[in-house]
Amino acid sequence: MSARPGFSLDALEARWGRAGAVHFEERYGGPVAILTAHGARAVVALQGGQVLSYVPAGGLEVLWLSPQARLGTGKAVRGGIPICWPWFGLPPTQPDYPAHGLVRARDWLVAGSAAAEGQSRLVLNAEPTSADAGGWPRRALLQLEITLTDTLMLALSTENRGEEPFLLTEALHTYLAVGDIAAVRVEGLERRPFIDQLTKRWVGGEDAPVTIAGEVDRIYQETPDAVRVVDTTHARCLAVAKRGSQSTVLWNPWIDKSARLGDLGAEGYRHMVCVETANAGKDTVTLAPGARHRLVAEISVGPV
Ligand code: TA6
Repeated sequence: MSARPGFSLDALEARWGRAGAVHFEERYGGPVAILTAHGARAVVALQGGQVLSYVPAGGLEVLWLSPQARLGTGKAVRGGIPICWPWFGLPPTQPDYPAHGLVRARDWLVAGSAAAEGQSRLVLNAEPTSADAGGWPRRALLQLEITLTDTLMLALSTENRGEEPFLLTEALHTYLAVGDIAAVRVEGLERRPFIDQLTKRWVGGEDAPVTIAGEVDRIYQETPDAVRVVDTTHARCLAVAKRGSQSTVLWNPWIDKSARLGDLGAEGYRHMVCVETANAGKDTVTLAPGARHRLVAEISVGPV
């Protein structure tokens, strides 16, 4: 069985499959890994190293995914957890570079898998070469560890394999699924300064939890701690804990931007909010030759 030229599902299953924990199949037109652990399940596309789905044991879907999600189109899939690397947004000095970096639409390679009691893990590698890096003149190894237990944890490690230091911005661009955006509040960003991407202005911070009644696109700085999305409709709290991240991006496109983007579905904006574990804005990471940086997000579901 081959999911796409260059990928053989049989070969992936033989090399990396783990009974009852890690399995490979074709979904959305491309190869994906299915992780299971004590009734929880996650789906990971090899394209982009992108988690597309996370359902905790006995729970509801945690990640929002475009109804038009399709792999192998050369474009990033909207939804799940896209990997923005080695820049977030557009690099200020190279506006013609692809938005959100080099690895969202490229194929990642399986570098490891493991299964233990109540845990399954997949390790993916991406190593942009100058040929596909659109002129990005650096050498780096990017590794993503995805661990499913009663939470979902992503650890994105960057190793500078070149001779020069380089500046890194990055994000685990998590699209959380919510029952109704009108009945959501976001806690953990109170009194934190943010860049309002809609006005390009700094805002000193707000005392109250964030509620969303229009387009929101903010890069919060000085936010090393967990952020919680209270999804009242589903009587649950979606928590995004973090390590190695000083920024949190909060985004909902609302009606007009959704119409311009065209792949959120009729009322998709009502059922999603992005809480992105990042280093962006002022929070850049300078990586010396041989140095590594690790960005971790851990998603869990609890009662309100
Ligand atoms: O993370 C927020 C953001 O930068 C928004 O400005 C919006 O552009 C979003 O990312 C989606 O970007 P994409 O390139 O996936 O359409």
